[in-house]
Amino acid sequence: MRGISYSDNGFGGEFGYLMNGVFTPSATFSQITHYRCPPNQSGTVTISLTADDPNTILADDPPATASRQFTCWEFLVTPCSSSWVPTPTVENGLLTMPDSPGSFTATLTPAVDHLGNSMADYHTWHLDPADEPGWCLNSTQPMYRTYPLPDPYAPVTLPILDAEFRLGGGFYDLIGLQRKTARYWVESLVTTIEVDNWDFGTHGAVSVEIGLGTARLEGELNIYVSEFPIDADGNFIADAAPENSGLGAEDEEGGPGSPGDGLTRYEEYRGLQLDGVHHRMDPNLRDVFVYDQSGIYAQGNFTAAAGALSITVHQLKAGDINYATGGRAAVNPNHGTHHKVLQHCLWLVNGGLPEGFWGQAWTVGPPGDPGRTIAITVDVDKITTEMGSKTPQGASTDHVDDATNWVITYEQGHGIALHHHGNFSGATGTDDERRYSGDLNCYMRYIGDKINGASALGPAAWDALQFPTLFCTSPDNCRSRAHVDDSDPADPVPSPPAI
Ligand SMILES: [Ca+2]
Ligand SMILES: [Ca+2]
Ligand SMILES: [Ca+2]
Ligand SMILES: [Zn+2]
Ligand SMILES: [Zn+2]
Repeated sequence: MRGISYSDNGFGGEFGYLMNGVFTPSATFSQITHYRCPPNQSGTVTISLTADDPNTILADDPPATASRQFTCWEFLVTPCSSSWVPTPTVENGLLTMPDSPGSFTATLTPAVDHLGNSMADYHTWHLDPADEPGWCLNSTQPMYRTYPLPDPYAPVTLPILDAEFRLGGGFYDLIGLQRKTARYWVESLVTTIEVDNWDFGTHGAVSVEIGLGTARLEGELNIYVSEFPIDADGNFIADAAPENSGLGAEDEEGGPGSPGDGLTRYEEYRGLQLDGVHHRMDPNLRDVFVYDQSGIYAQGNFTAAAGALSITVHQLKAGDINYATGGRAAVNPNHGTHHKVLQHCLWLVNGGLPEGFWGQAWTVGPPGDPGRTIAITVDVDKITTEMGSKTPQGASTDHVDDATNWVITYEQGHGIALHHHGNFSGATGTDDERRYSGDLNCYMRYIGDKINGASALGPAAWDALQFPTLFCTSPDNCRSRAHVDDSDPADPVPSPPAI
């Protein structure tokens, strides 16, 4: 007498065995040790075993069947909306309201087991939020909130988590000051929890468990968390965001000169605040940031000249800069996941300079090259005075604005690592001979010779004087050396001189 077949009487499950802990279906009776309930179906299932005495020659009885009942249960948690991209509310550089990946719902079925007992149980939710500092790359807001506690305890002030269970959201309590566990205090079949999001680069997950086990993500067989946002490619960037493609650590914008702007794809997606308003950057274009302390940026032409090199220039305001970051104006001090380098802005100031200097880029880097510029001083008063004194009697224009434009744009050219003309390896001649070489229209060519020459020739030559308009492509080819990424390990960024 031996068993010959199993049946679940049409319930839809499978018989099989475990191979290294993984269920493997089998139709061979001798291999069967386990039964797997059908996915997304719960209820009372009747399993029948049929036995026979097939080798008996005499008194061969017909096969006999015995049955037992048990409960096939399902515990499922809902997914985050696939269109959700983390976007809390920011007003004047302050995070004022969370947004939400929506509610997550856990459902246990059936309502009663095969013995007629209720299946309701205590649901315990777990939160696994990201841990990015601040709410974007450069927010300067202290990230604390005051949380109420039940009587008789006083409220507590704690760091805001990137994502939190919403307080007062139902029949649950948050457990511990970590606030990452929420326990329902009524036995339930269905519970729902709301998550508040406080970061533009949030990535996290919720899970929920009962005595029987952990809820399975709806529609998935082996996933027991519900992630937010949806991030199937695992780069921590919401798949629904336009910045999502490639790796989170990528910094490969391209364009003339060296690729990359020092901000990774994930950092560009998480974004920063410009004049107190949140912006995500373009991972496909190099981004450069200027802090225009004295309000002279608009007198230059850097946006257009750098734009021709596929570089986008953004303006930072004082409230966007965390001066505590090494005393320097970093644009991504709140870095965490997928960070490459502390990237700095160009800090533009109108101020006095020694005799002979109209502008100065405080540069560091390899000998002979501008390297990394941090602070730029332009002496607008001196330009005004000296251009005025060079203007010949009878000329109809003083060219003060043109010269100011030239100096401001030229010094910011140094800020993206553009050389003086002729300042490359193997060059011959004196410094002056080389600096006064090349394209007359290029901001990086010295133009004292043009100014002094036109001044000496008189009003007609002065009025006809042409000032630079671009960063050249030949013969010096300035733009081919553009470099805005602070990460070259041979060229670290030291503290700038006082300005
Ligand atoms: Ca993604
Ligand atoms: Ca980048
Ligand atoms: Ca970029
Ligand atoms: Zn220079
Ligand atoms: Zn040039």
